Amino acid sequence: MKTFIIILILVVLAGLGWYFYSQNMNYSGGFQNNSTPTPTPTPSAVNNEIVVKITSDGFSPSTLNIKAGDTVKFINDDAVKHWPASGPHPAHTLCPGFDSKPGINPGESYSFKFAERKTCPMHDHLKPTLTGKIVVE
Ligand SMILES: [Cu+2]
Repeated sequence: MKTFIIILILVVLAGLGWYFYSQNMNYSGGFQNNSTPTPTPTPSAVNNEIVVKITSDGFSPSTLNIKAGDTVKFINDDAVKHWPASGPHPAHTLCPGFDSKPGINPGESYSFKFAERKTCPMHDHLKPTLTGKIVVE
């Protein structure tokens, strides 16, 4: 009889443990669903600054993978003005705010913080054949 009671207690404890575990899983799942499409800031994550240089050949690097919350600093390393902006040209609406209007003079820079997880095609608004892509993960 004593053994039976011990087994019964163990079964109840295991059941409770499973119950709380599954509740916890549901909670985090719901939280993730609620937070889309806004990015989930990770408190421990360090927000980096990534430098992209613009020359007469275009963006360098032209494709970059960054994390949500990172800032990209565009440095005009050319002798003429450049104007990095989000696609599509000329509306620049795909990644709102990413538009260095009215452009960057030689030797100057423009920084933009990419908060949203998405792929942002970019181009030079003054010379749209210069293109690139920023993948925000
Ligand atoms: Cu444009």
